[in-house]
Amino acid sequence: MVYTVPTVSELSNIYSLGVDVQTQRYARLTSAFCHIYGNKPDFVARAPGRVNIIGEHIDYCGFPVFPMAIALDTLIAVRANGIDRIHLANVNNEKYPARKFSTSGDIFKIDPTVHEWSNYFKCGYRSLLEHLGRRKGMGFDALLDGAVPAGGGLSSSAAFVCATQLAVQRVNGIDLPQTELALVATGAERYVGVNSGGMDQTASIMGCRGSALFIEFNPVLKATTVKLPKTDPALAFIIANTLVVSDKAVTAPVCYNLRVFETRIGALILAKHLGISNRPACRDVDPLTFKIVMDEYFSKKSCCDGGGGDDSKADSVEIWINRLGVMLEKVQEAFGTHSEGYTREEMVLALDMTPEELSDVVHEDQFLVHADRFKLFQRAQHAFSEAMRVVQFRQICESDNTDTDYFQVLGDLMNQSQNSCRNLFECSCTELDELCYIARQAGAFGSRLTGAGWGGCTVHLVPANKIDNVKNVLLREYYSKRFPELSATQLASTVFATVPGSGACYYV
Ligand code: NG1
Repeated sequence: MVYTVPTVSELSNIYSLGVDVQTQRYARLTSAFCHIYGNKPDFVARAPGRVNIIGEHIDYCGFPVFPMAIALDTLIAVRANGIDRIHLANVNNEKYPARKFSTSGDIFKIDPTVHEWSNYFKCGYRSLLEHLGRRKGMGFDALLDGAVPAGGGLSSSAAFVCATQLAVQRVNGIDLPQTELALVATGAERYVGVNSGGMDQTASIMGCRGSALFIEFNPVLKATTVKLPKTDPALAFIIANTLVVSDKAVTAPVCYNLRVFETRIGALILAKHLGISNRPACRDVDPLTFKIVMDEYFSKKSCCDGGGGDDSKADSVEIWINRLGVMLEKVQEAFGTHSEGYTREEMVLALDMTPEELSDVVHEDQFLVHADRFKLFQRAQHAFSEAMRVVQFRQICESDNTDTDYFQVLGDLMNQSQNSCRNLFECSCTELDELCYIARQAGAFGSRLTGAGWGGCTVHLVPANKIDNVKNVLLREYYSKRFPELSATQLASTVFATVPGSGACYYV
C-alpha cells in the first residue's frame, strides 16, 4: 500500500489535546497571512517535530530507531501567486525577517557558512525540485509558524524542511509517496553541511497518532507503528529541555558530522577486519554503514566462508540480538587495541589508504571535521549496543506478558542508552545528565537525552499519575535554580508531557 500525505479539514483530526488553542493559532496564522499578502492561504502544510524514545545516533549507521511524532509542529500557510517569485515570511518576523526568491535562481543557492533561517526552506525546496529533475517551480506566498524549539533536539529543522516540501509539492501539483518524500527530506540538510540521518524526517512525515514508530533504513526505508503497552497507571513521557541550545549546523565539525565520520570510518575498518571489504556489497556502496557490514558478514556467502550464520529468518528479534551480540565481540577484536582513539595516520594505516583516499571516501570536502583522535572503538560499541536496545524495546512493547514490569524494563533500556550516549558516544552534557538524574530521583523509570544531544531535550518515562510530581521536582531543582527568570508560559513549553502525535498533513 502506498500512502501519500493526507489532507484534513478538522483540527481534532490532527491534535489530541488543546484543539481550542490550535484553532486560535491557525486563525491567527490565516489573519496574519491576509494582512501580509492581501488574500487567504490556499492551504496549510503541517509537519511535526519528534521525540526519539530510544536509538540515538544510529539512523546514519543504518540501524532502526524508535521515535514518535509530537504535537509541536511547523505550519506553513501557502497561496500560489502565479508569478516566478517565492515570498517567505515568519510570524516571528523580528527574529526571522521576510525573504524573497526567484523560483529558478537564488533559491537554489545555499551558503552553509551563513547562519540564516531561510536556508532550511531553500534546502527543502531545492532537494525536492532536484529529485524531480526540475530547475524551476511554481511561485507562492508563504507564512511560517514554527512551534518546535530550535536547537532543542526535537527536530525543528526536519519539521521545517518537511513542511516546506509539502508546500512545494502541493503548489506544483505533485503527491509523492510518504517514504519517497521522507527520503528526499533526509538529503535536504546536506545543503547546510549536516550529514543528516533519516529518523526525524521519517517520523515527521509518517508519524501516527497513538503509536510510536520502529523505523528501519536498510535495506529499504520502512516505518512500522508500535503501540505502547497498556499499563495501569499508563506509561507517559515527559520532555524537558535543558535550554542549552545546540545548533547542529554550527557545531557539526566537532559534534554531529564528526560522529558520522567516526562511524563511517569504523564501518570501513570493521569490514576490513572481517575480511569482507572487497565484497561488492561493501566495496560498491556509499556510504558503508555498520548495518551493511553486519548483514554482509552474516550473508549466505559469509556462512560458506566460515563467517556469519543462518540468514533465513533475518527479521526475527532473536536473529537481530544474536548478530548484534556477535558484532560487539568483533568490535572488541577490531578496535580494542585502540581504546584511546585513532590518529588520522593510524586510520590511514588500518585502511591501507592514502590520506586523500580516506578524505574522499567520507566526503570530507562537504562535511568538515576537526579532531586529533577518533574514538572508533567507543562509537562502534555504542552503535551496536544501542541497536540491540532498540530491538529489545520494540520486542517488550509488543509482548503481551502480563508479568512484565514495563516501567522497569523499558526504563532500564532508556537509562542504559543514556549511559552509552554519555560514556561511549560522548554526546551528552552536564545539563542533560543533571535533568536525567533529577527526574530519576523524582520517580522516572527511564531518563535520557533525545535527538543529537550536546544540549537540547531529555525524555523521561514516568507513570501517568506521577507526571505532575516529576515535573514539579524538575521545575524546583533545575529550572528555578538555573533559569529563575522564566515565566509560567515559557516553563510550560519547556517541560511537558507528550503522547504519540500524528504525522505531516495538509490542513484545508
Ligand atoms: P536532531 O538534531 O535532534 O534533529 C539529529 C539527526 C537525526 C539523528 C539524531 C541523533 C538531523 C536532521 N537529525 O537529530 O537524524 O541522527 O540527531 O539520533 O540531522
